[in-house]
Amino acid sequence: MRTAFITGITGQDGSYLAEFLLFKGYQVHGLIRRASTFNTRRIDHLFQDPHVDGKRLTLHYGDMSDSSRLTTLLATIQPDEIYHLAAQSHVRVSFDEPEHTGDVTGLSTTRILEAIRLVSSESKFYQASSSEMFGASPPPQNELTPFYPRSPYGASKVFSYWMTRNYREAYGMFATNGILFNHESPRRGETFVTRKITRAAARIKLGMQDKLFLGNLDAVRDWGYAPEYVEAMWLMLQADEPDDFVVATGVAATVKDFLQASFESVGLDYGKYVEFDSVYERPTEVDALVGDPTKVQTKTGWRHEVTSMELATKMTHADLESCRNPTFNDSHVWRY
Ligand code: NAP
Ligand code: F7E
Repeated sequence: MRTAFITGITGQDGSYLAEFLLFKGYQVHGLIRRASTFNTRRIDHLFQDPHVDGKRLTLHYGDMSDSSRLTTLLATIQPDEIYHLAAQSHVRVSFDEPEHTGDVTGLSTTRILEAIRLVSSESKFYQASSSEMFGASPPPQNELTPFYPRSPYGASKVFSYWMTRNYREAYGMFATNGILFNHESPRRGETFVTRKITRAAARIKLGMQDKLFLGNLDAVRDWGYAPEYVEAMWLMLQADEPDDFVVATGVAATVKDFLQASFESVGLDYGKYVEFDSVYERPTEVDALVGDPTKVQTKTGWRHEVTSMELATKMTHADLESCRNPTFNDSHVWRY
């Protein structure tokens, strides 16, 4: 039985990846932060009582700021595969907390790479790199496009990208960068633009909210479906060699396109409800990110299925369900 270790298991991607790897028969270990309230909502449906025989999901308290904890955990678990997803992942917030973002999204990658080198050097390593690294470089972006990050988040991810390549080249580690473009789902954090929109559309439809305040509606993004993107993460670690891969749909849409599709899917005209608030603008915006996934398609066979407009409908309808039934979980509506 293969063993995986996931940092960021309580996040959007971590929860889908845990589901996917359990489905594949893995023993899954996840790092969770100790908090004064429960923060495991996205993985509660996967939780197994520690006293049950044959349990395949184990959660460990820890924080990416704590190198010694990472080292002792890896020394004990000796995972075949490590998926490093933990990060301060919000671009707008990274302007308010640049130092913290540099620590968690940047330096923590060095901490885990160093722990692997010292105590678990046979583990394959996946780094959650981001299209935000391309920033101001015009689309379509591929593995050869120069990085031009436009936020502390983007700059921290560039640091992590190069540390991953350096450990690959310096120590021969199986260390791969997945450069993922935006991917969304009903489990997306509520302050990212897609989820903010779909949640508002559902709440307005049900009379629970009157207005939606947004920033720049002209930004162009390449939105895919998160469950498909975690499968790409796994495929990248099954390749013969470690490498760097762009994962994207290759299809462009504006925030306004997504807004329109979401509101129309519940019979609403967004123009009646949406207002501008400059607080949601960034000091430096990334105008357009559209990826070229040719390499990952050729080398791993990965393909996307769900389009950004289908995603807008899917997420809005899931938000309608969860407004009506707060215990709603989307794990039954997709394919693993
Ligand atoms: P997310 O929902 O924001 O999840 C982030 C995870 O990191 C959460 O589990 C969070 O734990 C954990 N975390 C944050 N700080 C930590 C710390 N100091 N110690 C330990 N854990 C910590 O992000 P996501 O959308 O799933 O994205 C996963 C990864 O892919 C991130 O690295 C993100 O930057 C990257 N990425 C995402 C996208 C995208 O479109 N989603 C695209 C490209 C790259 P809590 O639950 O306790 O907060
Ligand atoms: O913004 C605009 C905003 O915060 C998308 C992260 O997962 O993907 C994500 O980063 C666009 C931007 O995602 C609001 O200005 C308008 O142009 O949903 P977002 P992001 O910044 O693209 C990358 C690939 C990652 O790696 C990140 O971790 O939407 N926008 N009005 C708004 N954005 C937000 N959040 N809120 C608004 O009200």
